[in-house]
Amino acid sequence: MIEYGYIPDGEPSRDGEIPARVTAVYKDRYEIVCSFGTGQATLKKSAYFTGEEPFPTTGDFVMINWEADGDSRIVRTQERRTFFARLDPSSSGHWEQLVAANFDYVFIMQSLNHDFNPRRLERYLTLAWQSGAQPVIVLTKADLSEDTQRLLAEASAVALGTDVIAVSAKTGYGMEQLQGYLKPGKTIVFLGSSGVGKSSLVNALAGGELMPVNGIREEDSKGRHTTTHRQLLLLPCGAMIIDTPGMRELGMWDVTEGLGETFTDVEQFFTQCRFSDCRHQNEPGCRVKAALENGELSPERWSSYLKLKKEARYSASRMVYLKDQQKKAKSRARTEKQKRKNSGSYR
Ligand SMILES: Nc1nc2c(ncn2[C@@H]2O[C@H](COP(=O)(O)OP(=O)(O)OP(=O)(O)O)[C@@H](O)[C@H]2O)c(=O)[nH]1
Ligand SMILES: [Mg+2]
Repeated sequence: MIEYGYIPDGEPSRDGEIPARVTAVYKDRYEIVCSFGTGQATLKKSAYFTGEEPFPTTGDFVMINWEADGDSRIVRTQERRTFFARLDPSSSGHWEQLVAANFDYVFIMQSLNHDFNPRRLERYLTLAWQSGAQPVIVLTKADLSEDTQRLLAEASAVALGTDVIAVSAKTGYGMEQLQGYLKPGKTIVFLGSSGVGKSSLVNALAGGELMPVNGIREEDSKGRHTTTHRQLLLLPCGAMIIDTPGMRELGMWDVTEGLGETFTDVEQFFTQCRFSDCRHQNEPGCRVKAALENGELSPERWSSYLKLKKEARYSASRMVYLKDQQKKAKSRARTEKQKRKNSGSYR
């Protein structure tokens, strides 16, 4: 398990429970790897369907009861070091969707030929910083672009403090710049729109076809949503990658810290306004207004910040409500469990 980046979380484990890592999530089945090898697992109902344990996602470390000849049973989700969450589009924006957990780096991928979009980069960066891991911007398909240097500069301008790397999975261009991240025991999650070449990069790094790849649509250069589930893979070099399906929407979810990290250049002005409660609208002595006028801050960057901030505020209020509901469910589950124990019907 050490090979898979496992660090015990210090919680006592019961007899027969061993650690495992979730490598893929299917409807109600989990693909896992543990010291006995790989296998399938299902959840222990009394732990998960009572709201007591958070549902596992790809990359999670879990405790299991191993079954060599059938489904193992997942009994507990270990505390996450990092996780990437977005608003779940299938829930009409009411719930959090956990995309992946326990990774060290987030590769935010856009292709240099069609997909490049600095505003979308800011959105990804905000969620990536919030995850607790380190974001890296990877611009793909350098072999198809004649504008690589200009786009690298444009990406760097919105990605302060983040490495921006251009690569080509086809020609191998720039791939050596990824070596610093591909260390044994480290996990990298690949995020980006469909068709930008996430799976192609996995295969290029693995030196073989681990993930299926598909051509993009000729009419509009959109990807075909080839990857349909999130998959954790161990590369020959010892690093792990979580390949993900291209995401159509990336709704903000609890990003207060992520916004601050992504927009340090914007937020630095706030402390310099004449009034500490300046709303940066029309107040006298507003440093943001001055920065917009003298060109220190671009209007696009400012409006992008305001837009994400507004979305974040909405999700934050949803989240407070949902966390409260979850806490209540958890405490109800505990009381029920105690009651069953006392009445002797608990197994
Ligand atoms: N020319 C060129 N084509 C590439 C490169 N990387 C990927 N492609 C092509 O881009 C298309 C999409 O690649 P995928 O790897 O399937 O993209 P993906 O990001 O995994 O897409 P989803 O799984 O749908 O999210 C394929 O036709 C690849 O051959 C590259 O570096 N250069
Ligand atoms: Mg793919």
